[in-house]
Amino acid sequence: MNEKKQVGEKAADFVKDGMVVGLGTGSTVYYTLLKLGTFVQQGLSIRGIPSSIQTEKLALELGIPLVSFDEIEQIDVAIDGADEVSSDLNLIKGGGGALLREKIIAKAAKTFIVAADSKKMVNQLGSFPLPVEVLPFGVEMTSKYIQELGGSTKLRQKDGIPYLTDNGHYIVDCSFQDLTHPEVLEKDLNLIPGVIDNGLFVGMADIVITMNANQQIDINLRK
Ligand code: DER
Repeated sequence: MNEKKQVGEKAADFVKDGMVVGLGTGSTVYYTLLKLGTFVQQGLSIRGIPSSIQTEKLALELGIPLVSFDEIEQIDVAIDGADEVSSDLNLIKGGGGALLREKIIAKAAKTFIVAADSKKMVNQLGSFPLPVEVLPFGVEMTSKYIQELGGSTKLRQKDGIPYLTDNGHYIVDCSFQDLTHPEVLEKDLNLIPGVIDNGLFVGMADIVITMNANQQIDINLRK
């Protein structure tokens, strides 16, 4: 069976009546949203905060009520996907271009749950190029400073022009040879003028739901 569907649907089981739910972005959390839509039709009362325009549209289609931050105290649970998950549950995110709002939502959540198929699970982060959200102004200089940190940079394109995030920024995809200290790199990148944020989510995931080698659901808790 489809691993993304299994882990995505399992994540929906962590959502309880009355919760404010951070809604992630991507093809795994797509299944979480479908399940939550069914639960809402069956009477579950939740309020969602979407991490992208794409997720906002899907949630509205599914009848999931949406709120914005000025209407809530905090998020009870946020559910999202990831591009890579390390053995200590650090993440690379941003493959879907939604990392900035995803990180704001994940930070605001009492519990941050990641649903990831087994291919995302790695010993060490870095095979997936690290997405970095940058201001379009001066992107050439910002990229140079990222290169000085050891990353080779590639401006993300869509239909032959630079990809624009929901926030009107660019994404630079960065390949680092050495990502043994993601907690250091996450901070160093964000000190560069022009970097808005990056796809390293260090120490943020509380629970990671994945599939093990026996095709069973694995629930991993951050130590
Ligand atoms: O952009 C992101 O971080 C998304 O969560 C995304 O990369 C997850 O990927 P998926 O489509 O494989 O779930």
